This record gives sequence, C-alpha cells and structure tokens, in this order.
Amino acid sequence: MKSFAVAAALLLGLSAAGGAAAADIEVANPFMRAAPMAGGTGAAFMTINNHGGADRLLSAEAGISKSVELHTHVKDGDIYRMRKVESLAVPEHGSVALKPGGDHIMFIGLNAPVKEGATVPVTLVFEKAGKVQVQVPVQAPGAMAPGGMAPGGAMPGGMMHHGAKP
Ligand SMILES: [Cu+2]
Repeated sequence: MKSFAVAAALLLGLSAAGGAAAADIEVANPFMRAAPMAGGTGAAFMTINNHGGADRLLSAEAGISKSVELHTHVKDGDIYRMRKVESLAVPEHGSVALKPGGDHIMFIGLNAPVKEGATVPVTLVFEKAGKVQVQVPVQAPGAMAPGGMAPGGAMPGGMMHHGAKP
C-alpha cells in the first residue's frame, strides 16, 4: 500500500509539473478552404503557440466529416504528396505552423459542402494539454493565408495529390 501511495504522489507531481496545460496552448489565425463537394476532402490551417512544456498534437475532431486526420506533405520526385502522421510535435515555448503545402488538418468524407463564410468548430486533442476548441473560419477555395487572401494565381501543379488514399 505504501508503494502505491508513493507512486500516486509521483504521478500527481508529474502531471502538475510536466507538459503543457490547456491554458498554455493558443491557436492563432485558423482558416480552412471552402470545399464544394459532399464526400470530398477539406483542410484546415492554423498556428499553434505553446507557452508551456513540450506537447504533441495527437488528433483533431470535427463533426463535418467522416474522419479527421493529421497530415503533412512529403516530396515524392517533383510532386508533394500528403501523408497521414500519427502526431505533430509542439515544442516547449514554441509554435507549429499548419499551412498550405505543409502540415494540416485533413477532413475526409465531408458530410456536406463547406461554404465560404461559415465557421467550423474543431477540437484539437493534445497529449498534455488535452482538448482545445478552435473556431475555424472558412475562406475561398484555394486560400493560402488567413484573412481572405487568395493566391495570386494557380499554384504550380494545381491540385495536391493525395498519397494517403487507398
Ligand atoms: Cu491532407
């Protein structure tokens, strides 16, 4: 019994001292792109600022699609392909930028078209900080940055190829 109490105290001490708390996570400039098709995919981008200890983004949850995955882009020859990742590291007192062409949150199997001007509630699930709610505004298709900035022209290569598709 004594060793159990010591272990419990240790665990309590660790959870209080280590890692990030939800209050340490601050999400800046979230946005996603309008997606015209039910059954299609969508992507959300944001900057995650961590004012606490090292943490990991484990998953994201949203009611707009069948599944939500964490994706990154990897170069495959001349083409950048999206690939699912199990988690994204959020460094101690650092930040992670989820942006077009890099890491992003992927919505797969949209229940309905996602319209420009709407707001999509997304829950980020962190290993240490737990759940963090983000309201993600929907911008024009192909938006590259928050605030309604559209790309100056079509991106070279246009559509991203989806490497994670079965
Ligand atoms: Cu993706």
